[in-house]
Amino acid sequence: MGECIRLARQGVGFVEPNPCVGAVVVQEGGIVGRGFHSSLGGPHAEVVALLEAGEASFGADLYVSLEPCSTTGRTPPCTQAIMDSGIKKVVIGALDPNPKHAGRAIPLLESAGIGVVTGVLAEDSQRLIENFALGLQSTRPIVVAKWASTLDGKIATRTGDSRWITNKPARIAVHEERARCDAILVGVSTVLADNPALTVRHVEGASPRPVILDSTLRTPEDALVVTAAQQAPLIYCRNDAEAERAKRLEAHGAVVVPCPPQETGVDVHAVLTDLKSRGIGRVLIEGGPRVLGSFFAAKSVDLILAFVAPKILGDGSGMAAIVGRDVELIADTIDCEWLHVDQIGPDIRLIGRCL
Ligand code: AOF
Ligand code: ZN
Repeated sequence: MGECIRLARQGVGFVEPNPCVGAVVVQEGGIVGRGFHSSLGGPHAEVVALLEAGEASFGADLYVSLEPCSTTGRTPPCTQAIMDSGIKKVVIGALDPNPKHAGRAIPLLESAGIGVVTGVLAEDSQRLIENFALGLQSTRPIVVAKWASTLDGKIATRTGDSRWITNKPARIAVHEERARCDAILVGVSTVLADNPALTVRHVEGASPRPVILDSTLRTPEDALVVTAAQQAPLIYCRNDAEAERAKRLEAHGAVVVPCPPQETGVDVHAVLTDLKSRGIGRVLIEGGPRVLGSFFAAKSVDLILAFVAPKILGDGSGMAAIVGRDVELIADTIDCEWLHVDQIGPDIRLIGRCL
């Protein structure tokens, strides 16, 4: 079970709002298959471990840090995969706090003649899924704040040139993250400046639903984010925005959502609550700097996904990744911690969270 928990931790930053889960298949005292849930929407830990074990699963024991799921979600139920594999005993760390699955796996597996043991390394297994359990009650999605900057923290030159700061492998990793997310959010300034499509192109996977923060509805009807969208784009505006503009955007397939106005645009909390009510579990904030700043200011960032290129702009007028705060003292910084750091091609990927 300790090995399951160690494996599970590798999913931190990639699976939320799902839990981190690890599994091993043990045959005659030796591990013949290992797996962990490595990406939201991807296969569950047990399925990966069973696949690696192959025929060695027959008559083996499966250890898993979380009770196996028993109904179809983004993937088919693990209980079925376990029954099909010939596993004879399942050893579980924590029960699943998700009401869809809670406690259901045990009678299901037992009725198929599989032995079940629960509560092994229970405390460590519970701690592993603490955030998942809290998130089940949350009224907003997991928010991932993403940017790609030079070593001196700039995301574009003063003229707005930003292509490309990071290299292809890092840009592929961004598309992997897009595919994990249910929605992708930008400010209207990004739409006007870059006309991004915000789709998944460099990897297999469904494109997230585009979301634009656009207080006064300046999004052009022919913006790629509207015309290339696979799901109706959501445009959040102030509730005093021009009705005529809203009608025009809606005629092009967008959904316009009026929100209470705020000094800096629309209320971030209202937007997130609305996204959650529309079934968005994970949203990627792709900028620009003011939009990122407003999510940090609203203390609404769960995960940071920053790419840093080995390049120095060295021009104070270049565009900073995050703006909008007025800070005189280092004591007033937003403090973060890294959860996962790796190099992707020549660039560094930093996954972290605010403290
Ligand atoms: C498992 N093994 O590795 C994980 C489980 O949307 P889905 O299909 O990915 O299902 C997510 C739910 O399944 C999640 O809310 C939690 O209850 C459970 N997670 N279960 O058997 C796993 N990650
Ligand atoms: Zn499962």
